[in-house]
Amino acid sequence: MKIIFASAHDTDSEPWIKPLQALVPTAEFQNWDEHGPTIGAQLAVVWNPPADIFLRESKLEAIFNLGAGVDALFRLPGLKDDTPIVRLEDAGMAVQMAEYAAYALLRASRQFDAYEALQNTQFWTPQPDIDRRKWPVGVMGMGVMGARVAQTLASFNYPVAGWSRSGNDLPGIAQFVGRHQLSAFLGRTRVLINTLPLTDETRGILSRQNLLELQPHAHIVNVGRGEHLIEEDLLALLDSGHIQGATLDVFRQEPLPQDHPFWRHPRITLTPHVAAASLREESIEQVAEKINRYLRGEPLTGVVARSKGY
Ligand code: NDP
Ligand code: OXD
Repeated sequence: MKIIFASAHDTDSEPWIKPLQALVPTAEFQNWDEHGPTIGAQLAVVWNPPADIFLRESKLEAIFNLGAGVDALFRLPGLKDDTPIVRLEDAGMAVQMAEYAAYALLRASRQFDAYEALQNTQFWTPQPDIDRRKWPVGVMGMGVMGARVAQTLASFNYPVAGWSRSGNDLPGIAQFVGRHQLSAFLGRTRVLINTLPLTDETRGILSRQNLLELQPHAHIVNVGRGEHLIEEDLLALLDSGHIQGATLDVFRQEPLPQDHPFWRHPRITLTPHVAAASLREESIEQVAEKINRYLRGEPLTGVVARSKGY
């Protein structure tokens, strides 16, 4: 059993392949070599792999993705409709996502941004006390990431709602389901946190039309994918004041181009796609476990539903 490894996580593949090889001794891992021959791999372990991987390694029986989002794989030529794709589930990412969302929410609602500015002017100026009812949080996507985010923020006593395709019954989190409840969800939300996967249905969902439905002085946190957000719409709504601020981790083009207006916008805080990193040890452990189960013919979790795209 040959396994091709092609990951953009690190320039050095050794710290990934060595432990994977030790945990899956019955297979032979080989690092992707853009100049090398096709190895006839049966399995692939990938993260943002080279564009020609599925054309060159055309005998793949299954693909193991070293991340939660699989949207990048669907853009690559040669990906067969019936090749199972298995993604990471949590693997240490959900807690990071919750930290990130908590930071963004608290910075806005506890006015830490205002205090940063005040410190620069050496003014001792307490801001009005927090009223959590004025900061209703809405989490788009209630999967592995969204559920952890929602539960964490609810534990700080913010009113939290979740929006998803099929809903779930997390205690203390108001549930909104499907397109027909999107408007009601947005209308009760001031801090919108997007943890959706990128699919044909969710691309562009953070549009002017939808963002206008949010409560005034809204704050947007985008940790899903850059293509969820219509960037020009966000800029216009920041200018109009309907949106008070945005915390963005993902962008249409990554790295964000030097001349992009987001870099210098006073009400945008941005980070370079680090909201929830794939931690090496956790990722290796989970992927090795999934491969071993696959090799033993046991059922797997985290298999992408190709009809839904996530
Ligand atoms: P999951 O598959 O566990 O959860 C996806 C959630 O989105 C589910 O609740 C699903 O609904 C919901 N959803 C999907 N499509 C729709 C739709 N059309 N309408 C309403 N709800 C929808 O994924 P994860 O939580 O593990 O990851 C989510 C995304 O987070 C990833 O795809 C990736 O893009 C992003 N991510 C970003 C990272 C970063 O560092 N910035 C790190 C990790 C992930 P249902 O429950 O009904 O299926
Ligand atoms: C992921 C990511 O999807 O890091 O795992 O964005």
